[in-house]
Amino acid sequence: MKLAGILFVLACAIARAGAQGMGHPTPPPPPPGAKSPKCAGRPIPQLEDITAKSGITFSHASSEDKRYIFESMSGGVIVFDYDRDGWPDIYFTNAPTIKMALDGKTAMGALYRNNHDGTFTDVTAKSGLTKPCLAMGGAVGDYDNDGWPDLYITCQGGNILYHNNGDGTFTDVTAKAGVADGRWSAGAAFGDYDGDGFVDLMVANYVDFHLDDLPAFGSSPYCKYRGVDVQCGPRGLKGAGDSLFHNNGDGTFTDVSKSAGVSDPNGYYGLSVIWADFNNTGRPDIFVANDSTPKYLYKNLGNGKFEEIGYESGTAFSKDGAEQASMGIAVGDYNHTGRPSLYVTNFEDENNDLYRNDGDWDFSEQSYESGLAAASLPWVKWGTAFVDLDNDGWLDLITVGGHVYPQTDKMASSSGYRQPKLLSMNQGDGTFCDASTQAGPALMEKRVSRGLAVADLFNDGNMDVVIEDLDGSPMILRNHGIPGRHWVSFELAGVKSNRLALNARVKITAGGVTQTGEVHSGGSYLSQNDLRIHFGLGAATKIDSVEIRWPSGAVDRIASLDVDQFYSVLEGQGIVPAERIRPQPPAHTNQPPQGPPAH
Ligand SMILES: [Ca+2]
Ligand SMILES: [Ca+2]
Ligand SMILES: [Ca+2]
Repeated sequence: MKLAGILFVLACAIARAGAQGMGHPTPPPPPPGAKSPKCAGRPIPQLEDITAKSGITFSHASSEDKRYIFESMSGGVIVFDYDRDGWPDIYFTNAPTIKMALDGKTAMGALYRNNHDGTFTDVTAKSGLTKPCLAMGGAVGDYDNDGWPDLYITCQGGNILYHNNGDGTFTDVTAKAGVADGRWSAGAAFGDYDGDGFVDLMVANYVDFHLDDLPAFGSSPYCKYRGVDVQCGPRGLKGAGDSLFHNNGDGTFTDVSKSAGVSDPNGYYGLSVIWADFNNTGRPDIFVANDSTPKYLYKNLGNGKFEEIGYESGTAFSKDGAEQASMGIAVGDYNHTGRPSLYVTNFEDENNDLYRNDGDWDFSEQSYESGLAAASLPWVKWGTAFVDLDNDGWLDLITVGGHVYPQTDKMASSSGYRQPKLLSMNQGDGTFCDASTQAGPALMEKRVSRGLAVADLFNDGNMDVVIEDLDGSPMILRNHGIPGRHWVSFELAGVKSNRLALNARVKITAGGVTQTGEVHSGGSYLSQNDLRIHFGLGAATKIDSVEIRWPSGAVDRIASLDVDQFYSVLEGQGIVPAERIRPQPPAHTNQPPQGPPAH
């Protein structure tokens, strides 16, 4: 974006901020005649709600009237193969209501082990993932490179790093690691910004919020929505800065937020964060979705410092200069350019943003041009993912909704508290069609959803969807796929690079089509997708070439692979048997590698 554009955007943002005084910005109107075309003439994959028969009985704690902003924001879901048996497992975060917290009551998250037969078993008690926390979400990374994926949980008032001991148990190592933060943390993501092979940790903090100083319901213009009393915020409340923790390689981290230039001195309301290599240098950059304030794009300068280029890149605002609610993030090469583009979810009457990566740090907002924006306007949108649900080789988009104010059910002008989900199918020409009503009844069931993660839960070649709701039960959507379409999946293991190969990039050519994918920690809304990279291949029956660019800079090239397979790739070795990249469980006589619990 050129200087005149930047000034225009700034002027618009300032004018808009001054023109209203509510907890969320007032969005500009959509362009006249804007539409999201319905999908026609193509099969749509059916997404079946199998939660009732999955054995998952988790339910998120919730208050009826959401008198405090904290009570509207939790509900991240983490999908990761914690026991490394090749089947994705699920962790649901949980947070008590404010009244519960004030009364000293807790709300427990839950870890479910995948039984390989469509069902899951609650293994929370044995796992030790039981430290009380006002949890929001989390991220997965292997901070000690032992091959066992570790879990970071974000909370209000102190985050938790759990070391995976490899025997089904986790140990709270927060105190030794020094990554508690202590503020109200929302999104988190691991990424190795300095290329030393150890993953660092970025944490986005939201509002400066204290249980002993609660903003009173309906008490100011920032605590009204369309004239009705609601919870206060985020506008009108003080924001909180962000944290970057450098991994010292010995189980400890150092807070480098300020020296790296990512501490957010403005105190913008951070929600979600992701590391992605936006300019294909091998060094991961950072994108932070800030609620009701400009979004941050941090370019990794390669010397331990980052340059914030949100305005210049065109990703800070909507095209017409609006600050938006910016809850969830998806990153993907949806248009086969080899460059990762950005999708960001927003509030009621704010369209979701598609920022097309045109290279050289220039992003073009294509929200309306792509056909995505109009269908998203009525809803409050959260978790989202670029995922090829019909295996045609083009990344589709799925997004969940649900309002923050239960009071909207009494407002004629609002879309209501419970909301449906959005499914947008990629048409291969830079545009998407709306299939929300065509994928079975589950997407149209109105819920109050927050987190979303994608994974091939049942190892059948179709990507499934896990959704956590703020009020009540989660939803497991089993994807029945499209018969006859082919696919491939890669699980990567770094040697010189970080062990889970975060930010490794895979380029694949099959049937004359080249696609790229990247391993990502964090993203969506407070959630974590499975780390395996899945590609739909359409009618292609052979893969011509695969190129893997590791964070170390090494490149592995593989020629001619069969389709419809899961492959394990070891840095420098190419395709290897799955056992080669899976760690051995510790002997029972061994102490956990990080020593006894910190508390
Ligand atoms: Ca598993
Ligand atoms: Ca580990
Ligand atoms: Ca597709």
